[in-house]
Amino acid sequence: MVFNAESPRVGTDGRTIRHDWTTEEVLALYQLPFNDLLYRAQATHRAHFDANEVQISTLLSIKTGGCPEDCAYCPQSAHFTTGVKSDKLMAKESVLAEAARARAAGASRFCMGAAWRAPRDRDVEDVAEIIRGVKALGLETCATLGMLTRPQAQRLKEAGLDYYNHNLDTSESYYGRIISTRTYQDRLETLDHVRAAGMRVCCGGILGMGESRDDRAAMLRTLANLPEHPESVPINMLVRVEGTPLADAEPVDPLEFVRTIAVARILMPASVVRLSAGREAMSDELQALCFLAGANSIFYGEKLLTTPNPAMHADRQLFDRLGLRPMMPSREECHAENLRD
Ligand code: SAM
Ligand code: DTB
Ligand code: SF4
Repeated sequence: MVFNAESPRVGTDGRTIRHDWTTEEVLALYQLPFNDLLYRAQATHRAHFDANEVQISTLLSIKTGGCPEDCAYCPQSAHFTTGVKSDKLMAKESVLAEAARARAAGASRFCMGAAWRAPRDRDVEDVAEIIRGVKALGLETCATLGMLTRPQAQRLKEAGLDYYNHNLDTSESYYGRIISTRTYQDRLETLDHVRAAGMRVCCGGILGMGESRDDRAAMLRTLANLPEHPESVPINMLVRVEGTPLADAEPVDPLEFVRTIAVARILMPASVVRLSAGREAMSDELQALCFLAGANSIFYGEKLLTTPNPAMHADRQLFDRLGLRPMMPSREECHAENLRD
């Protein structure tokens, strides 16, 4: 199908939530003149969000390194020598101290990452205890722990976990080039369990792993055609880490990155799109373009999981320069409800 801005299937009001995007439609969006694409993304954004509000999350690696998976981008895989040292799960008190710091710095959500392929049931119990503590601090909670069974997802939900992050990372056809220790289907199954347990889904991907535009479009199409759109869609720019197979990957064209944000915004109009890893290597101007394209969330704090993120004062300055304000959790709640229309 040739994309036509008048096509009723496309929903020019920017409000329609669709789950039947075709590959041709997604690619046609990518191929729009840049100004037309950004105009459309911004109009869609404004139909669902306050365009000057950005959701703020802070990340903490609660269990670092030594992961049995071979994700070619990841400094925490035990298959590569990256200098990341392997640690066991952090003590609850230490995690709560970090969560309190994040809250004091202005984060509304605390995201805990663990370098597991799949947690054991007793790991889930330990994390559940931590989640109860973080919730009690008044923060929204997010965790990313690898593959889950359905009962494990239910246990986390009962403990008060609001979001589960589990990225598809790239297209199904490119996945095998990046990871050999699990399948795309494994990923989709965990997402299914998370949904069935009633948690919100945070799911996105990485650009700059040598994938083609077709792969980027296919990944976004898969996300947008899930039975429910992920409430949160992180778009990461690969952080190239020495020792990983992707350490020398060709950087992606920054304008292609902005296009990807814009297409994500148009396909998933009511989802929060996160400008995730990779901001450390981006200019303020590039980040501003990402916000214009519809990104409305960032990770805030000096560290992602194991790699650096911009200094907090630099982000505060950027927000001031752009007139951006932190999004209140109550407003996210309302957007998440819109997704169920
Ligand atoms: N082990 C769990 C998993 O794989 O789902 C959770 C932690 S894992 C580090 C979470 C996500 O971080 C990955 O899915 C990937 O999207 C992102 N990530 C990891 N290394 C990255 C890198 N070097 N650059 C950008 N994103 C990265
Ligand atoms: C996501 O999409 N990106 C975050 C979070 N979800 C867990 C992780 C980025 C990790 C970047 C590499 C590192 O710091 O280890
Ligand atoms: Fe392990 Fe997650 Fe890193 Fe893959 S991305 S190696 S599963 S920590």
